[in-house]
Amino acid sequence: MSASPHLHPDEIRHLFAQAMSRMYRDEVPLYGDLMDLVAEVNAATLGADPALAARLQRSDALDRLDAERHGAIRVGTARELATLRRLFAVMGMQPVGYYDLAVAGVPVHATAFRPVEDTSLARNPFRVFTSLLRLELIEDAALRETAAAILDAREIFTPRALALIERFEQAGGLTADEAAEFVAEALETFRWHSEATVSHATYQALLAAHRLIADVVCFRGPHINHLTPRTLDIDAAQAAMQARGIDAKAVIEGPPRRRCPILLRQTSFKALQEPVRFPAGDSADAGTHTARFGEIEQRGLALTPKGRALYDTLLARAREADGAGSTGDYASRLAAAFTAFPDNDDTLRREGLGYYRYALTEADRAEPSAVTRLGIDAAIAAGLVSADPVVYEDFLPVSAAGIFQSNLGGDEQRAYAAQANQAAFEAALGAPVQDAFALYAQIEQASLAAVGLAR
Ligand code: OOG
Ligand code: NI
Repeated sequence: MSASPHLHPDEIRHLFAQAMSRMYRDEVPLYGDLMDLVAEVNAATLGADPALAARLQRSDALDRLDAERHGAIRVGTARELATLRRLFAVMGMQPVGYYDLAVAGVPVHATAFRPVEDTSLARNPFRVFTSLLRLELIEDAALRETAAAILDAREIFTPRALALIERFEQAGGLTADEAAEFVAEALETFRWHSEATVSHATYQALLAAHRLIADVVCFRGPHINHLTPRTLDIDAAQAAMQARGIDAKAVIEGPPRRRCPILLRQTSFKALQEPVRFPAGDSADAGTHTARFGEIEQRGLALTPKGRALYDTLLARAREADGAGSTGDYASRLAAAFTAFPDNDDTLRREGLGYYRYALTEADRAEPSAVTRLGIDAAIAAGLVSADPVVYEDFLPVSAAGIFQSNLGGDEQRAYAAQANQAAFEAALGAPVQDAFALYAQIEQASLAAVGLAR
């Protein structure tokens, strides 16, 4: 059998994630500070908690930690979204999940492009939260048509990037040389462009409709708006941000601090005001735009549908007490609500609230058939099998809305009556999104089978 002439998509993704990180560090120097800070916090956390280090090692999560990032972009048309799907496929990234943000006053719906296989996640779990503007939510018909015409006329991909996507699809892969070129060309789509493509007046009109609409429509491409490293202790990282005078968001989104972290906790520093230029001869030829920010996150246990339902109920309880949302003494309300969520791995696992990854321990060598005979709970109790949390690889709609809101540079609160419309999103994408729960269940099932058990 001859070796494949192609570079594995996991390697292309790894190269791309590194190139993106370098570019963003140049564009937004504060991101570099954030990376240093997170690296320090992670080293301290691992040093103080050898059990955590061992667990991350067992689930292949330690090596990926330093390289781990997610980014976010926003696009305007079905064609842009569908082409992004093909571009991300070159890097082994597939659309997972549907997020409706209109209910939270942000006129977009979204998916996350990410690797789905266990080995690919271990290599580099780079993911991109990708939103599609819902133009139909612009009320003013004339403005809606203006926005649609501007979007239809732009091309966010370089001709060479498009050619290399086609090459990948036809040849079933890219060679190392083609991959290097692809990474450089793809990067062009996500670069910041400080020249607006529209007049100052059009920019202002779109800004007034919703700040996000101006961000999506008025520039040459969907600039990456943040890149997020993963911290092992977000409270320590948040405190370190504040100690360095970084303008961090007040509230950490997601669940409260717990002994067993679940899902995802996130905080960000506020978006920068950046200079932009409008076409020459315009009444105003310079201004500022707020879009790009920094974010950090801590990832924990992936919850089952049962666990997720409990999470959603408790979060709503904390937010809706007195109709206060995340204002007032939110941290206390959140902590109080979540006392109802079990906080030890054994209970979480036995009650089917989260997904776990099973593996044989050293002790199993003594008596290999014992696991099947004992059953999973007894085998764990006897120290023959380890059960480690499966890490949540996705996003949370309420948190995402909070991140959007705090970074739009205004304090507008709008509500759209629009319904979630996954079918319309998938039609624009040109493919169905995958179900995240099914992916986690597969990981758990495969690990059970590997220790000689099936549920
Ligand atoms: C995306 C915000 C969502 C997250 O981590 O939940 C997000 C955006 O502002 O475009 O990145
Ligand atoms: Ni984010």
